[in-house]
Order: sequence, then C-alpha cells, then structure tokens
Amino acid sequence: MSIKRIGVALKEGCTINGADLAIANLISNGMDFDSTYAVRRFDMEYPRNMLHLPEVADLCIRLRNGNAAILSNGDFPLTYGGDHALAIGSIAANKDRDLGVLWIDAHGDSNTEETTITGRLHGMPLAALCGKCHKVLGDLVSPYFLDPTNIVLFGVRDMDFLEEQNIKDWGMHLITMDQIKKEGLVTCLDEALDALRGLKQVHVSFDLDSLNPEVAPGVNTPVVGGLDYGSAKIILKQALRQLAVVSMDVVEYNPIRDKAGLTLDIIMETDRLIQKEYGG
Ligand SMILES: [Mn+2]
Repeated sequence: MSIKRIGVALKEGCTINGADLAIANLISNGMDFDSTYAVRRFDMEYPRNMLHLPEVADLCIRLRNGNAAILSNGDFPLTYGGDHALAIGSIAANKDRDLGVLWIDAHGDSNTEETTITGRLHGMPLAALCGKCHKVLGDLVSPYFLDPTNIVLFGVRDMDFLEEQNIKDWGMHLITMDQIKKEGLVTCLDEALDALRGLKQVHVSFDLDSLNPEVAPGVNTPVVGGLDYGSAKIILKQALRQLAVVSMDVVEYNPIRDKAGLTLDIIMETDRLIQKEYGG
C-alpha cells in the first residue's frame, strides 16, 4: 500500500488562467507524480450555465478510471490540481456507497445547473457527486452517488443563497468559518470527525482556498477570513489519524497568483504531512 500522486492540469472548471499550470509548477519544484492528466479539447457546444462541460466530463471520466484502479490495488490516490471540478472524478473512483467526504473549502461547491450564477463547474462538484447536477456529470458518477448526509463541509464562508438552500435541503453537515470562530476549532473538528467516524472509507478534499488568502494567496477564488495553516494541519492530521481515509485531493493551486512561494510551501509541507501520517 502506497501513496500515488496524481496531477490534474485543469482550469476549465474555474476558467481562470494559472489553475492549469499547477502541476507543471509542482513538478518544476521537485514533486514527482505517478501520472498526470491534461484536458482534451472538444469542438462541441455546451450550455451557458455549464462552462466547458465536455472537457471537464471527459477529464473526470479518465481520472475516475485511473484512480479506481489505484484504489483496487489497495493504494492511496493523492490528487493535486487544478480546479475543484476534478473531485467529481477522484471521488467517483470510489465504489463504496457509504463513502464519507470531508470537504475543506471556503465555498459550498454545491450549485446545480439551476442555481449556479457563474456557470463554473468547480462550484458544482458536490451536487454532481450527489446526482443532483447535470445528467452528463451524473452519468459519470452513477451508480455510486454520495449520500449527502455522509458529507461534511468545513471552513465555509462564501455560499450563494440558493446553494446554501441546497446544502441544507440535502442534509449535508455544514461547519462554517463563523462557527469555527465562535465555538473553536477543537469543538468544530470533533463535530466533523464524529459525523464521519463510523464510515468504512473517507475521502478528504482539501481546497487551498479554505486557508486565509494572506497565508495561501496562490488560489483561484480567494475569500478573506479563512483558516490559518496551523489549524489546517490539525484538521488534516486528525482526519488521517481518526478516520478511514482512503484518498485525498489538494486543489485550486494557482502558481501565477502565488506570492513569495507561500502557497507552494504549504503544498509541499502538506504532502510531507500526508506521507508521514499515512506511513506511520
Ligand atoms: Mn472548492
């Protein structure tokens, strides 16, 4: 059993230049990948509220198949990106119908094609994974949809009004940044881990925009008032120690927005933390 690093050079889900350069940047800074994925272009129309749907769906199908093979070998896929739409593929790779998900993020990522304001698919992966978004995305997850009550959103501080309704209506666990500031990290983290502790397999999706932009400026859609990196390390460490984590993502790195390598340093330290906790 070993960690397999997967690199996904994707910007089509956020339509922001630089998201696609994340993997090349990590490679040039010494990170090794077991495999990498690039977007294939299709000369196809897509709905205005589902930007670059053919490219994102094609990439997620290939990533799903690749990561499913890693999981069936008993190995641990650690997927770097690239925008968060890639998690539709990295999570659909898991065929456990009771898969738990810890989604650490500034945003809700739970828009549907009806509620999205921007049309960007990186705001829709959780809806897609629950089978509540566009059919093309649903088809690539089917029949292994997530149960929304097995999803914990952590560190959220920017939701669209209708998106927040989705999260509440579907029964996801929502732990906002306001709540973390009020009740403290330890209390909130316990609540998150309790919701996932009984599950046989858990995926952790770490969006770097969960961090305060002063700490990690190299992200696609920064939101003020996030986690400090010390808190993020506690969250990841305790998740890896207390939950049956079988796969992870570290996403939304944008090297052209980084300042003084701050976000790069965080990614490299996070990679070491995951290796240490997974190995020992
Ligand atoms: Mn996200």
